[in-house]
Amino acid sequence: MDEEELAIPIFSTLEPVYGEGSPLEEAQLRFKTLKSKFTEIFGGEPQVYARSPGRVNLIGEHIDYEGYSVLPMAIRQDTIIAIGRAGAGDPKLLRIANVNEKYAMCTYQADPHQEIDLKNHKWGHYFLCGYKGFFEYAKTKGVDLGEPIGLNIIVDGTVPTGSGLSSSAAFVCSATIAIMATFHVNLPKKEVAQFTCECERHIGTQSGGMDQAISIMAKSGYAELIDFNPIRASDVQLPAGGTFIIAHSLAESQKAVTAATNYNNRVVECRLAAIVLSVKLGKSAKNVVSEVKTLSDVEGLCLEYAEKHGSSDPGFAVMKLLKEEPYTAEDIEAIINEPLASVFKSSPTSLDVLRAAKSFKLFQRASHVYSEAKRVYAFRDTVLSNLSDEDKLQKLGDLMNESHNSCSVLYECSCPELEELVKICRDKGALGARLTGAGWGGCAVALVKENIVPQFIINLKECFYQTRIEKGIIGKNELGLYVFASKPSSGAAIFKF
Ligand code: NG1
Repeated sequence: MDEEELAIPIFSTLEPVYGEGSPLEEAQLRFKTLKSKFTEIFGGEPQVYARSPGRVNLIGEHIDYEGYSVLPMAIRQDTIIAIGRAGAGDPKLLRIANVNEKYAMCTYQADPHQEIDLKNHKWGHYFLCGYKGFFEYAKTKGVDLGEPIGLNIIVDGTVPTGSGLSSSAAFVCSATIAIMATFHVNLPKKEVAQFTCECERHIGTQSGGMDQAISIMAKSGYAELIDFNPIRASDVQLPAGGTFIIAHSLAESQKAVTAATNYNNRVVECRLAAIVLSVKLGKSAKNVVSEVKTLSDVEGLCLEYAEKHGSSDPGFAVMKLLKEEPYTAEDIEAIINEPLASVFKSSPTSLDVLRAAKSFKLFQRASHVYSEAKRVYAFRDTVLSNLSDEDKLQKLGDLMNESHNSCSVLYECSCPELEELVKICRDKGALGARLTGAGWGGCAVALVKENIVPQFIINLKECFYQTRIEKGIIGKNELGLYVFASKPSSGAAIFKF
């Protein structure tokens, strides 16, 4: 049976996930604290525990929501959750506490149909995403979960927030599987990967499915090539001799809060690029609006056009048919014969984008997406090639550099702090370095030869972090939280002790 057909694993000890030695000891301590805090706050013991990891995306940025494959790996940092049903006589509430006192307890009604108050962002909303999404999914499967019940929950997360390492997906996925386990439901990983993506959209971002897919389906020791429609994960064994270093730019990327101008804006721009390309390639404007959702939907037409002109690159059609200057809403409306507000009428978060945007860079965004999609396969093919490990690492580094430049110049999802950090990584010997995740802050990932890792981290400290330590942005003993080497870790799990 394929791995993704298997249900979420249920363990009775921590070893299968955390291994041995200091990672295990650290996990034992975290789970012990989780349990004792749960008892202190709610009385009684948790029924079940769940964990789901963060991830670092090695290549394939901002293309998952366009239907293209991406290549992330899970990291050791994760979100763990303890959960228990409230007593029969207790009010029907979801009470969500956090081990970190920075996050005050969030309380919601147990009604799974409640709206999430997006204008008033709270950390507990991510739990509610999992809760609503699970009830919706159960309904589509005809599973009767009975009357809503009160739940007590405590959370402990080690994925740095706003860092591009998917703390949000780690939280949504662990919340969802904790809730599933409380209702004695388990499902194949690929189904959970699919519907947790829909769960997270309740927070107002038009997410692709990369983060949830890797958090649910990761395997220790492997990066994964994730395909969509249908979701599938294929193991990618990275070449020996290289290490991925994750380094935080210390600029926080608040994806949910900035969605209208950043993340969702790019999703809308890609949709518009796909629609305009389709019309330019001869499709009737009337049909494209309902039929064309993503740039992958129009890739076939672009390729046909490219082939007629002696090219095999869908980007050729972008180059020839879209103009480099930004399009105004009026420009696009004249091409498609329809007001943009009507194209996006069923998506309130897209309408927010239209209200905030002055113009749309269709040429740049489409050029990024088609070229980045190719780089993902070039990365995978390099790993599978007969090159020496040394040559493979060099080539993977080059692809990472190209990816960053495309994100920075064409997709404009970098920021000054990330630019500075990526440059320092390259200057100090990285084979390649790039922003990872949505960008606009968060982390960079650098591919570094194993034998220079300690010196590389010292150099980053001196050249990037020292002045920030002096300014008090981070404490001098906190560096390990912001720069670390990462090996591919395992995916989501349920624990019943
Ligand atoms: P981050 O911001 O790293 O969690 C986001 C999206 C991904 C993907 C990347 C860009 C969510 C939950 N995640 O990742 O699906 O589109 O940006 O490649 O929205």
